[in-house]
Amino acid sequence: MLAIAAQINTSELGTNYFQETHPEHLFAQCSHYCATVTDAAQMPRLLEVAIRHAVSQRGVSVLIVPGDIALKEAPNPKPRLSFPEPTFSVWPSNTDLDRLADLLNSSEKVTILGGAGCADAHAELIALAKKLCAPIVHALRGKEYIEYDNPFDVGMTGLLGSPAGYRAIMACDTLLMVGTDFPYAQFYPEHAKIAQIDIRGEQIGRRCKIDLAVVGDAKTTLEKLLPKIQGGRATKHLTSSLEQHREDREDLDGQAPDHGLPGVIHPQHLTKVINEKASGDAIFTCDVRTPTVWAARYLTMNGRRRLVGSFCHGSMASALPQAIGAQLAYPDRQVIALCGDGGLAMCLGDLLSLRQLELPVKVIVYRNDALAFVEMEMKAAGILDFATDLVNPDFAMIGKASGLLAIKANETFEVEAAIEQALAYKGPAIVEVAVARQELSMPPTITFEQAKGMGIFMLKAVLSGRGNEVIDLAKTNFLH
Ligand SMILES: Cc1cc2nc3c(=O)[nH]c(=O)nc-3n(C[C@H](O)[C@H](O)[C@H](O)COP(=O)(O)OP(=O)(O)OC[C@H]3O[C@@H](n4cnc5c(N)ncnc54)[C@H](O)[C@@H]3O)c2cc1C
Ligand SMILES: Cc1ncc(C[n+]2csc(CCOP(=O)(O)OP(=O)(O)O)c2C)c(N)n1
Repeated sequence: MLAIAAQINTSELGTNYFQETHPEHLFAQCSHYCATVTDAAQMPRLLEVAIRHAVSQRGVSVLIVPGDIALKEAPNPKPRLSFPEPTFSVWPSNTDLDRLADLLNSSEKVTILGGAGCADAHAELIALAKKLCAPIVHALRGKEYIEYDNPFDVGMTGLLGSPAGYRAIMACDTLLMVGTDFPYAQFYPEHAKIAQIDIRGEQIGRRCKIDLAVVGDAKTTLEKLLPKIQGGRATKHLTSSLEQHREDREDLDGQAPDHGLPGVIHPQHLTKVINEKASGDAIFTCDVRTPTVWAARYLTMNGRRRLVGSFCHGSMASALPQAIGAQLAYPDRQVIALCGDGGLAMCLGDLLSLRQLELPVKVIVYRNDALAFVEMEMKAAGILDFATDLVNPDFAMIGKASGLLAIKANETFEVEAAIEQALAYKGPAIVEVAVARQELSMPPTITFEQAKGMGIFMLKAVLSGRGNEVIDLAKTNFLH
């Protein structure tokens, strides 16, 4: 992305003039390159430097242009460079490849943890897993590239993960990380050997102790590694992980019933329906928090679908702006934004942009009338939840007034038709779904502290006259 930011005229800079800001400071932390054009003679060179940064680092460049400079003629307006997508291969030395092969060949139980860096290495990853009889766990940003057509897939680890992904990593004797920066230290094994392949050396060892660092791109490195790997090892580690994964999937599907108590729509069911009805090349965006949980667990990727969210930073309210960007970039694809009610409330004005720009984005609002995940975290910590209630507007009415097709679903049986109608509609649409507030999203393992915290919350709730919340919690999670 290239962003061009305006600046006041150079003659006024530094005087605290009307509308003076310091864009270099504002954008420094959220861009890969940020520079001010201070002389027309810098153009188009500076523009090209900015574009080169954005293309090479697949990130954001910001060029700041003061008004008076913007109005000047560039002495040499002709472009000097072209910007084809760079193609390159980075592979490790033979010594590092041999070390990695030795480590893997001497291990009985290998697990692979792959991430977004495996985007173009799907075939190589699977070929390696086959030779190693290794389960493949993926980090969330790798979901769209790794999960599909993958007989070795055992899901994710982390709080959003499942027992299979968690255990495959904890039980292995060697963990091979490929193109991932999975951040949560407590989900790495303590005693296994860990090797990490990453195209950027500085990424290696940021999250856990690494026994072998290998710098290279995933595709080329795995291609060169494969002939060095011996096959024929025991399959038990793989088969038990796959079996657990099958059970996990059954459990998750059981938590998404298509029937339910009156007024309790399970967000899992909603997401499952979206998954079934969405097109084969849909682009999904999801808000932090619970929409991210349900997207990770109930959306199926197929190599063509995309899943985008604020996964690295975890900022609320990204789904709608990201959907707008995605729809502008891919006008012919279906774009579906899974929004939290707290998240959507933060960017309601963007609903107007959908009509203004004629973007047929489908906005699904998970209306649980709460900052629900934060509320759940409070409960797990034994805190009586506080200040997490949301007094929501009628999102569908706001959507309607903004020129969107607006639909509401308040009961489970209404969900399917609502999603079908929205997806079939040619223009922008909003579907407001009243989902269960007290839905627990269970992590793959529950610590003693979390269980104790939940117990303390329940006790505090009953003692302070909020016992009905405990009953709601039980009804939502255990009685379906
Ligand atoms: C509410 C919330 C909860 C979350 N919970 C979880 C969770 O439970 N589990 C989970 O997994 N995630 C979770 N996440 C996401 C998490 O924060 C990380 O963003 C995610 O795990 C990182 O995924 P990644 O390693 O695939 O991608 P990145 O962090 O982008 O790492 C990719 C790595 O690949 C490298 N790379 C790039 N190209 C190549 C190449 N060609 N070859 C080799 N290397 C390459 C990069 O240098 C980088 O180090 C959560 C996020 C949110 C918002
Ligand atoms: C900009 C920003 N502010 C605050 C937070 C902390 N935070 C994370 S999730 C969350 C609540 C999200 O509420 P909502 O969008 O309704 O989703 P829900 O958890 O209810 O599904 C908050 C306050 C954040 N991540 N980003």
